[in-house]
Amino acid sequence: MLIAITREISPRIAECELTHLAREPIDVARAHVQHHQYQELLTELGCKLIRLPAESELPDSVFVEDTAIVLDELAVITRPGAESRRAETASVADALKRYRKLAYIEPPGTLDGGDVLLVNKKLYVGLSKRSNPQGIEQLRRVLASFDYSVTAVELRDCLHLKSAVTQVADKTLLINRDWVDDRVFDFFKLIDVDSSEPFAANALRIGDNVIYPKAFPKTRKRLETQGIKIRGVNASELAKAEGGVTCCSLIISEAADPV
Ligand code: CIR
Repeated sequence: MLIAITREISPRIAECELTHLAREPIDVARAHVQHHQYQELLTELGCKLIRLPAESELPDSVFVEDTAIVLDELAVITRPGAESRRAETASVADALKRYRKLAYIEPPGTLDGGDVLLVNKKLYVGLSKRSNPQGIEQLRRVLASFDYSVTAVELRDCLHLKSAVTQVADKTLLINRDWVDDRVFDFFKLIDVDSSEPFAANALRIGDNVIYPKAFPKTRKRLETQGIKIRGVNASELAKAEGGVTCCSLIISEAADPV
């Protein structure tokens, strides 16, 4: 059984952090409808939803992915690279402590969950404006007694590693090679985003399905041609806040022995 932790959208979403996009008006009512549909789809795909109440004062707090890395053995509570987002972690830690032992990234380390791509027992971590070498080193140390590899990955021109590459099938990644070096991902079959859809690499795999924005029809076609089962969502409003489909949930497997 999978658990999906989500959080309601802050009424201050218009004040979100922006790095690569110009600020555009967000239709908040529409954002709520789209976020609701996203959560319904998670439920339909078999996830048990834990919906955290809005953190009204924290504009980016809907993007719960950035606040924790959840593995079967433990959860690592991050220290987000954007100062305005640091306070988001407390309530997520509170929700996660029922399910996992917790470890924490400490100053001067910074780490955003959006930079961490977990494939089997390999963690690829983007060296971004948000995640620094100290944060990645701390993650490596915390996981030293478990059987994970941690590989730092250089990025360019994008916010997080998962803006540039995500997993869409067992051995297949969806990638924008303009933003990340493909050589790190030698072991995988790679599907390229369509060059007219640079933001199209962020997909959320739940079992055999992939939750995917309707904004990227050309890349979607490529995925479907490869036999990947797509469930489309309209995610236009939170995309204006630089959020994609992975960012709005923390997907964790329900441990046999909750703590
Ligand atoms: C930020 O800049 O932090 C937010 N406006 C967007 C965060 C998106 N999160 C993600 O990609 N994991």
